Amino acid sequence: MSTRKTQVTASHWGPGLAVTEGARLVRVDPHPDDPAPSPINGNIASSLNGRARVLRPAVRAGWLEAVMAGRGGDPSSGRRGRDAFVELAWDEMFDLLARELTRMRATHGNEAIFAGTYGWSSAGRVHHAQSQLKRFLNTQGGFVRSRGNYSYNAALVLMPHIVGSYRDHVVQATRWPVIAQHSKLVVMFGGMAMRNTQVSDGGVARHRMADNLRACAEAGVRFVNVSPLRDDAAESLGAEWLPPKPGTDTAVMMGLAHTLLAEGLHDAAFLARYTTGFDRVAAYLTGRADGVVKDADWASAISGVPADRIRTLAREMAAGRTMISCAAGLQRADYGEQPLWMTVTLAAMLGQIGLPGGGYTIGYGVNANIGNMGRPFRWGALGQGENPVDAFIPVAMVADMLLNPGGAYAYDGTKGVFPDIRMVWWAGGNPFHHHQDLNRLHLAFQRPETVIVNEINWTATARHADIVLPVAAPQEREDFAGGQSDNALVPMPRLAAPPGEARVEFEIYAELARRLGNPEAFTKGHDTRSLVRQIWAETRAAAEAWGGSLPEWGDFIQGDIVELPDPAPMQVFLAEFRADPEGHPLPTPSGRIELYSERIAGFELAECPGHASYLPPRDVVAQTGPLYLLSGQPATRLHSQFDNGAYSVGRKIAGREPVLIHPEDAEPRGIADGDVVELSNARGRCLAGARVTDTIRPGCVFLWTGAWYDPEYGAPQNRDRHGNPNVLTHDLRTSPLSQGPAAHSAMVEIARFDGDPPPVQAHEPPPFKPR
Ligand SMILES: Nc1nc2c(c(=O)[nH]1)N[C@H]1C(S)=C(S)[C@@H](COP(=O)(O)OP(=O)(O)OC[C@H]3O[C@@H](n4cnc5c(=O)[nH]c(N)nc54)[C@H](O)[C@@H]3O)O[C@H]1N2
Ligand SMILES: Nc1nc2c(c(=O)[nH]1)N[C@H]1C(S)=C(S)[C@@H](COP(=O)(O)OP(=O)(O)OC[C@H]3O[C@@H](n4cnc5c(=O)[nH]c(N)nc54)[C@H](O)[C@@H]3O)O[C@H]1N2
Ligand SMILES: [Mo]
Repeated sequence: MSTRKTQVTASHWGPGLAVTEGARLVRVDPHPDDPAPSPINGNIASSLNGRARVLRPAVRAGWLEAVMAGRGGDPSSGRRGRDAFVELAWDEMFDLLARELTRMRATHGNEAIFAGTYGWSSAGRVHHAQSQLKRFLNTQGGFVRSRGNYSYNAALVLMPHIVGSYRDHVVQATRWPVIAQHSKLVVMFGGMAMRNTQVSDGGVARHRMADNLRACAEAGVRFVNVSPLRDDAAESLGAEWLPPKPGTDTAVMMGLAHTLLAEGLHDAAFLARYTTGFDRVAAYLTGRADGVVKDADWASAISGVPADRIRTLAREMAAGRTMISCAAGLQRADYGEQPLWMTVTLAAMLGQIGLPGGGYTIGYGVNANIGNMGRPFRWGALGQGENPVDAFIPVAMVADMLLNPGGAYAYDGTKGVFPDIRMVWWAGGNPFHHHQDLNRLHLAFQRPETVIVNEINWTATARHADIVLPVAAPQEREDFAGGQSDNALVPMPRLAAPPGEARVEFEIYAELARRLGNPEAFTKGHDTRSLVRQIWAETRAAAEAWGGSLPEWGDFIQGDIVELPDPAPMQVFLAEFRADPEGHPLPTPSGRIELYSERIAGFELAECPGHASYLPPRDVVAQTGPLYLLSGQPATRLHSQFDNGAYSVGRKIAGREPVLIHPEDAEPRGIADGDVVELSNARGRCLAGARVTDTIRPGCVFLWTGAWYDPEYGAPQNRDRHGNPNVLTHDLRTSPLSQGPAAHSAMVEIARFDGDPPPVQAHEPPPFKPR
């Protein structure tokens, strides 16, 4: 009889108590110290024990044929994504991998290897999939990398020009207890979706957001939710709901700004002392610059928010301490730099930046910790070494890169040229989840000679690979979690044995490095066991340097969460700059907040002029469909991870991802709650399950991201059967300034799907062939 055991474990969505029986994970229960545990834990055991696990090393049949026939991989394949796989023994796989990597380097050089490998991987300081792959490739001559992220790319590039690094914005965000104490009003553009606060990069020991928001409401702070989704504000806030048309927040903020200016409610002294370029903004708002007055009526016509309410709200914002919050998601849209710049501009006009409870934040609600907690010191992490290759691409240009080798592009005032990529290696990310316009990405993925993917499950990305390496999941290896913005370290003991032939990635690279002749460069003499202890020892040393202490590894890994003090519980963003702008200048060219940026104006980009500007979304201009498609983060999982887990599957409709639609849009289309529907536009189409609800603005539909892409090849536009919004989104970027993804700017049509809907196959393994 196997023994039942309970141990602490961790993921990006928080800690849990794992129940195991022998070498098998049974379930993950809530951790008793977590005030708001995430139900996403309910996906782990069912997915890890599910049918979609990658069990053995596998190669794509068409690629194997090409290689056996002596061709260099399988460029211009056409079969990637729909081919059968042949399973191999590890020994043969290592030989094949070593040969292929050696061939690639000899024929095309390391600049032909793309290991941008964007993605969230899993929590755990040691076995972070991207870091492992990069550490390995850095010992093999390097690779082309990617820069930025899908989360807040426009902010990463824009903010340093106008205020300072975006990462500092996040780390130094004003804390919620300060808001409870000082703010009268919080205006939330894009809301503050509680579902998103389940997650924090690297982990979160306690989910504090709900309690902190409740304290604000109890203290009498008023909240306004400017978002197409009513549920983007926690119920406890009793928030007023002002739903705008998507992509029009910049206009709403301009209507507010114009009202402040017209009524003399702006803080001229603040603008003069702390900012540059307000005269240019004023000329734009009043219409002196371009003949268009950006008043509340103008903003109302564009956004659908009543003009009177824009005027009265501006007055309320000026009358007391007001926090302006801009959700990160607003920048994941056409010209996504603009709502960010206009947030800063509006806050500067109110003159409360740097005061407790005033000013602005970009990213409240983007994760569990922003505004709630900070990290006292840097945790130990796996070293990646140095990359001998300099070349990079902006992260969301992956399809462009594969389709246009040698093509030129603009990025942050510079010009780049796409490398000629022959090998793609992905570990810890799912581009067939995260990238836009998946039909185009499918074509782009046919181009390389060889695609390698390390995966836990048979995701669409694994199916698009030539070589698939089965890897151990975080619950199947020893590690520890420490969130990027958390105050706690959480043990991650090995809970279960990896199924089939799945292996810990460090051991895969170590063996491959051995066959390539230089194992020491990668392992530095470590095996997995000693590596984990080494990185824990580095974390302990960092704790001592900071003035604290941590337990020995043996005690820690068998024990519970270790919590450390919050480094800045009453922090106020930009307080030092406000107190002493000369002594603490901002890292911008002027040292001040740049409401007009000479530098950005000098880039001469129509899509991102020298000050915040309203530009209508491209799909709206092109009228590609009657309904706005929003595609935010799912409540029931982290992106696409463990989508075949019980909690995620249990909330699908007829096996498909739910799409929210307002009764006014559903009724004329004959759509009832629970129906299978088809969403479509010129780029693609997918099936989904209708959820008819008045919590969404009429004219908008909302389809969660993360349903595993399930194309039916041969159906119209290779229709996705499961409900992945990225078959509908375009992969044009925000602007040539930041080249960020712009997923939220898509228009679609929706119809009831009559007849027998094709069964969803995404959670099944691909077809296999004997050798
Ligand atoms: N339409 C639309 N698209 C979006 C967004 C949107 O709002 N709308 N949001 C974007 C955003 S903000 C983001 S951050 C991205 C997220 O995109 P991703 O980060 O790519 O999504 P994940 O599903 O987290 O992918 C992680 C993958 O790594 C695998 N994995 C986990 N642990 C390990 C490991 O230890 N080793 C290996 N080899 N693999 C592992 C998981 O199985 C999973 O397939 O999506 C973006 N895409
Ligand atoms: N449960 C869960 N939590 C997560 C994640 C997850 O996958 N699952 N992913 C994490 C990651 S990587 C990230 S980056 C963050 C993302 O966090 P955010 O970027 O804040 O999240 P989104 O869901 O993309 O967008 C937030 C809301 O913005 C609204 N919105 C969209 N377009 C517009 C618009 O034009 N105007 C206005 N006013 N509102 C608009 C939508 O209604 C949406 O609900 O979430 C993190 N948290
Ligand atoms: Mo993200």
